[in-house]
Amino acid sequence: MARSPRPQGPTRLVFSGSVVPADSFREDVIAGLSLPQKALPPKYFYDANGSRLFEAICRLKEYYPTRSELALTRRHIGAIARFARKGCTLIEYGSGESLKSRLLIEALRPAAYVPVDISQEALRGAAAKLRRRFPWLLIQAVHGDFSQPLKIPMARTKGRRVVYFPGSTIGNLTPDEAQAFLRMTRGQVGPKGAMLVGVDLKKDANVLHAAYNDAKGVTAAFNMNLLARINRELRGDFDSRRFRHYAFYNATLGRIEMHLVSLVPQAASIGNHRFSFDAGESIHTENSYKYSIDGFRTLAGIAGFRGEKVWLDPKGLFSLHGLVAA
Ligand code: AVJ
Repeated sequence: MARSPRPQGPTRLVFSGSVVPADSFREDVIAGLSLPQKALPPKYFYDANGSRLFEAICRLKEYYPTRSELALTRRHIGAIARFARKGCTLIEYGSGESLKSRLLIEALRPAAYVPVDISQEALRGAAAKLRRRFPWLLIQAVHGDFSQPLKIPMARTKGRRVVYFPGSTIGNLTPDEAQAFLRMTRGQVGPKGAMLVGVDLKKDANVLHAAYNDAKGVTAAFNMNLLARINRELRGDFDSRRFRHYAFYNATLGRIEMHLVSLVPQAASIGNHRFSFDAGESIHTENSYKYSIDGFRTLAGIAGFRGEKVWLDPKGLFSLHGLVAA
């Protein structure tokens, strides 16, 4: 079949102005390392190197979430599209790779697609690809941080708004933060809106442990990259040979915790800020919360959504919730 010609008429790909706040990497790192339990926000994992390492994680045999979510999306694509309804405006938070969004757009045929991403390059790349693949689709790309209340310059389309938030990114938030985030999204989609959110399920702690302690050490490299980034961008002097990746499942709190553990007593500096470490002291770098189906529905309920549908992959490792405004 011949390639579709460029559509005539109105522009089908629009970039809204950036709504990303000024970068606060330095302030966030210094504040985090000044806490009694040192901590760093996981969003800083994703520089160019970190994004590459994360893609490598997604291909690891131990890391089931990516594969499971893709499998469940393929398996239930018809039902997922019926849930969202044809002609809706599909807003995707953290649109990054857009493989699953492609499946969804194909099945759903939304009136407009609004990818929101913090990475300008990822956004441009994905939007241009989708533009070629779906010439009929109105794409309104937004460079923004979806974790902040976001004014999306929305196309005036009639269809309902549906936020798509796959990848279990919501697991990085504490339950309280997740609730606030869901409430904000509920405000964004309005009283007739809906949300599709990917959530990793509680399961055998051994399976969870393996997923964050892979044999090739890719997850360790991903975690350690944060120190390399601090050294490079903030001219820090962290000695990466004296820190080690540590990840475990905290069953009480229902979350994987990732840490960077100091192997010896030591100090490291960023400018004139000096941070000392006891042997065994850690920097907490990430939480990845796991939810039961009912546990997540309860959380969504408090935030003004009703869990209407839920889909699982064949092995029952990962879930996609279809939430509607309550
Ligand atoms: C991108 C937040 C879903 O929590 O599993 C993978 C990030 N960290 N391996 C996750 C991650 C270590 C991932 N999320």
